[in-house]
Amino acid sequence: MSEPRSLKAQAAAHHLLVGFALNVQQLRESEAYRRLVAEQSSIAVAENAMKWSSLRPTPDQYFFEDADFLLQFTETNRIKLRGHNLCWHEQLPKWFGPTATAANARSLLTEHIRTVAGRYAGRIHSWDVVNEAVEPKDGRPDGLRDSPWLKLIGESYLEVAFRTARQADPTALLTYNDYDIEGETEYDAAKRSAVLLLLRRLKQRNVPIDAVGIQSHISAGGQHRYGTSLQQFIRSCREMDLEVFVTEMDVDDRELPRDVLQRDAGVAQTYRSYLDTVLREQNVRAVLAWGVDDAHSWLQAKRPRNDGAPHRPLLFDEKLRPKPAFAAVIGSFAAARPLPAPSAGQALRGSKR
Ligand code: 9MR
Repeated sequence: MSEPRSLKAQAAAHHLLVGFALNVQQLRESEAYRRLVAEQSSIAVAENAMKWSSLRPTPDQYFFEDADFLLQFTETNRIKLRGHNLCWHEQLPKWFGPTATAANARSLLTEHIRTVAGRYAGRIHSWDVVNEAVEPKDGRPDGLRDSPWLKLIGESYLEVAFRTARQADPTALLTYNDYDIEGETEYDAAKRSAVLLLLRRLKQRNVPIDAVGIQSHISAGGQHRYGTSLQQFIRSCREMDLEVFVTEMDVDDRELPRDVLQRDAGVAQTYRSYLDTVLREQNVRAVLAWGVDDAHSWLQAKRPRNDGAPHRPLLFDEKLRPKPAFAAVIGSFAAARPLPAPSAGQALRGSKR
């Protein structure tokens, strides 16, 4: 067996893009982090730097320094950049609640999208235009989340966001991004149906949408299963002519034993079997992990393990050393059926960048 190559080299052989959500502070401060990201990735996304709360300190001021720094880094290293995100119910700035009204919400949204997507037009591979707009638990017949945007603008906010994004950046692939659409549970099934309903409605109205982001915050051990339903969902996307990106992959290890060797093996095996399933589908074009190293994963603070041990959900450990999950992802890419090269249309949009 030859030595495993880089993620990006192994992915490129299958016309796939691979990379990570990047933390701008680490990118600024750590040479080792920059070197690793440059060596391994062909695509990246800002973990937080392009969200409303990061970009909008006040209603009429924008803060672009971190996002600009990131884009400069990715362009220098020939890494495509995803934009995350233009419209979400979370991480809205503190001023949003007291400021946004039914009368001004639509212009707040369109102005934000024009300014942000317009600033980076032609340089972004794909935008998460709308993030996490579906929540069956909110009890609406259309499955939409009862988000501030829905309350203030109504259901048309999704359409408005996508149309404005297309105008602002005609070359970025416009993406709908969501979670809990991966598993075999009843809840995930309900969520998948509601997402497909939404995508069909958008397509019927000729709303410009090119891709679906399957976040892929998955879990190892326990009752967690990923398989046929996920594949069926990806095929349904393909029937609507939608590409699919795995946008935020990590493996929650709370249900695995504390022992590091066993845990790393369980996490690696989950990456392998999940990606083997997903990569069987030809419209899957990119795989991004939600972070580079375990120490900086969002799971540490937001989903602590019962035994207090740090999570090990990513491909590199706290010292940026590759873990078994790294080899598992390379193995899955190597085993994947080669995908056809992107079509001319696909090559035009998202070719950049
Ligand atoms: O990883 C992100 C974390 O640093 C932020 O505090 C959090 C704020 O809500 O968002 C995390 O990223 C989320 C992403 O933007 C959307 N999908 C779920 C991710 C994990 O919560």
